[in-house]
Amino acid sequence: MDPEIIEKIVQEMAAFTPDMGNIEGVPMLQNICNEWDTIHSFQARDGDVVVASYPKSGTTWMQEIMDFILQEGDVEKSLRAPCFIKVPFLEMAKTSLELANTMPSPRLLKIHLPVHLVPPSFWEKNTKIVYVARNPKDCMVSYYYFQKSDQTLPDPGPFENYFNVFLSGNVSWGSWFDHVIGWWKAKDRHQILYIFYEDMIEDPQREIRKVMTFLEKDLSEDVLQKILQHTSFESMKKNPMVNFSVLPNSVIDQSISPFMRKVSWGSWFDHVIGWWKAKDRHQILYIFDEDMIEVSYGCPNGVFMSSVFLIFFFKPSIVHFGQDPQREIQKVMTFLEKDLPDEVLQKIVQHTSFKMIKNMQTKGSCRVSL
Ligand code: PPS
Repeated sequence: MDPEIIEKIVQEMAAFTPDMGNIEGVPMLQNICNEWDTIHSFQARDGDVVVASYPKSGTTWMQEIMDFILQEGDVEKSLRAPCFIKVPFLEMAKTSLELANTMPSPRLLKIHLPVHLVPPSFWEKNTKIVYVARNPKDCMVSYYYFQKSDQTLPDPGPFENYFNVFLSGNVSWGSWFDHVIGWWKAKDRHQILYIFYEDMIEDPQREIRKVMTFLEKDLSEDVLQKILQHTSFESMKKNPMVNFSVLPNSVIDQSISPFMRKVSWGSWFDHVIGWWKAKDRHQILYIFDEDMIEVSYGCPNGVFMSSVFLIFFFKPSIVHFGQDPQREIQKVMTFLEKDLPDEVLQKIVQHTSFKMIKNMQTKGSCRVSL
């Protein structure tokens, strides 16, 4: 692989600023917005294959699996270039687009775009797309650490704020909820294989077989075993072609957080527990956000629903069960040493109800006077 191309991509990414813009209301890095017309008019070709996902959902894992399948398990070929060169990330950099345009077919391409922003030529060519979805809590924690280490993304700030930023969808590529549901609905109209990260952890062999069938590749059991071995967390973490260690600290500073942190689903739980333990040593008031349950409700798969049930499961053992905003607001008032009259408390309850805030957002106003 031409080292000049790597250098060109690195330089382009290092020049990214964390400024945000939006595309049709979806928050997006300003550098992506600047190139949007070119990205959106990208010309798909017959035989293209795409991996699509919300950020931090196991995209790199899936793209390695797909590349291995397309290379029929040839390890040497799979090591031909860093993953962002052999699988151009279409919306990320001008050089990626150029690379994709000059690559021989069949091409494997990566996007993080919500389904309604996909370049139309992919639908015209009936391109095969593998979409990977990961449960929102692990996605959020992974995204948080990535935003800390990826110098092209905005600084995520403290986690307790990031939680709400993520839930409101005010991160690059927008709302996790809109993303996974948008693609879920689209899968019945297009050639989309919808895969869950958690299923890949549970039984990678089964999920790789699904991808093989979708790509119409009938590979031997030996090849399947090779793919399994080379795309395991341990192998990929050590592989400089996929662990992003070829990128300098000015792009991804892995001393802050490694690209591949740990293999798990449910690592959000460690995070939550960490704060739970710290609360007795510091001035931390630990409150549970019920809104997450409301917005998660109705998600397409048991995996997402089970993450909701986990909250229920986790919650009753440590706090009183049952939604009681008044009680929680009172806790916050005591914590902040504010002894406000009942009338004010009622006003706060009323003006911070889900219904009220949702109405205010719809009307474009968020002002509450007490
Ligand atoms: S990106 O930057 O949006 O493209 O990131 P993405 O590749 O989608 O997601 C990164 C997370 O995927 C995990 N990952 C894996 N998990 C299990 N097995 C394998 N082989 C594997 N490869 C990557 C990676 O560790 C990131 O998750 P976290 O939770 O941050 O560790």
